[in-house]
Amino acid sequence: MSAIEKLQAFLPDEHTAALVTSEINARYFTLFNYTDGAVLVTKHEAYLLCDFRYIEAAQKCASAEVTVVQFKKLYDTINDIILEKNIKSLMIEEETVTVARLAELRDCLSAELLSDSGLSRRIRAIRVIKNAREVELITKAQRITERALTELLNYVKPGVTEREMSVELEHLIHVYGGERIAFELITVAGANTSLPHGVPTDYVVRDGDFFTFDIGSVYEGYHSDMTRTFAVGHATDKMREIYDVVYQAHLQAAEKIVAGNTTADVDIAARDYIESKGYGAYFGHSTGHGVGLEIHEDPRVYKTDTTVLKDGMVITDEPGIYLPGEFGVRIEDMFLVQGDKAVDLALIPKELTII
Ligand SMILES: [Mn+2]
Repeated sequence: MSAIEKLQAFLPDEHTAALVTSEINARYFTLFNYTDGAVLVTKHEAYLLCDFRYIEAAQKCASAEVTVVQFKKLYDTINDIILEKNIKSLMIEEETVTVARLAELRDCLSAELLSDSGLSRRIRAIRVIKNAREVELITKAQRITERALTELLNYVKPGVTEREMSVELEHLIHVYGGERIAFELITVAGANTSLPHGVPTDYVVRDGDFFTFDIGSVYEGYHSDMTRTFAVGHATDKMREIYDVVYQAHLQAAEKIVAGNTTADVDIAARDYIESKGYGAYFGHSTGHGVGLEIHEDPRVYKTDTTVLKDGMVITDEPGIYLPGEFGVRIEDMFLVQGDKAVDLALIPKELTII
């Protein structure tokens, strides 16, 4: 079933339609990236509504499943379809339609608005399972990041700054075909590695530092996410010990990425291992998250989350240990759920590497 067919299956009858106005969801269903329009999905049809600026590109690029309709006034065009198709009720996205937009929709549309239909939630649940094309795009984004990082590592040495490495990496991601960076790149070294979401500074890298890269690219709208922690010049015994605990936790969690397990099983595997080594207090975030058209999307990978893993989900596995004022280590890969052996979407080795 296509994504649109899954959404159509959610519609209770032929008199109810779904109005998708968030840009990301509109792109998801139409495969077309545009703004200021909407997607209207009825039980048997789907319409991509866009204005003059997008019409040519939409007709060329949008999914063959959608009928492209140009509007002068969006709400007039929606009303025309509502009337023609005898639509009585309209589901709207409860998580993204603002209060102001809701008032506007109420004023302008001639169907009853269903503001608590669970449409946003249902779309999140549909998006959580990636098809082959989506997996390919996520993987492509990952390869771009890997190529950029591999080249960057030639330049990482004592004397460079965190910020220089961030700027250079962003440049390389563009050079290798990324449309943009997936989030503000985290390139932190030395004591700054204890900040899970540290911002690159002018700190000058020294021999014996850890250098953490939490990085990702976007390719055709799809994100990638990876973290590697390298040692610059050499690593102390304590650095090696902490690295190994995180590495083993990452591997233990990866073993639990099996269809039928819950995301809690994955988180608990990493968390229990880190706790058993006495560092539980220094692992304060969840083990992972879904990745797709957004860098953080469903499911959450945390001990209280009961999502059952299914084939086609893409989640990260990213435990870490952060010792304030000293250093931190995080190792992260994206995994595709596939039966009882998840596919690691990253190719860059995870063993401790001295650069
Ligand atoms: Mn992540």
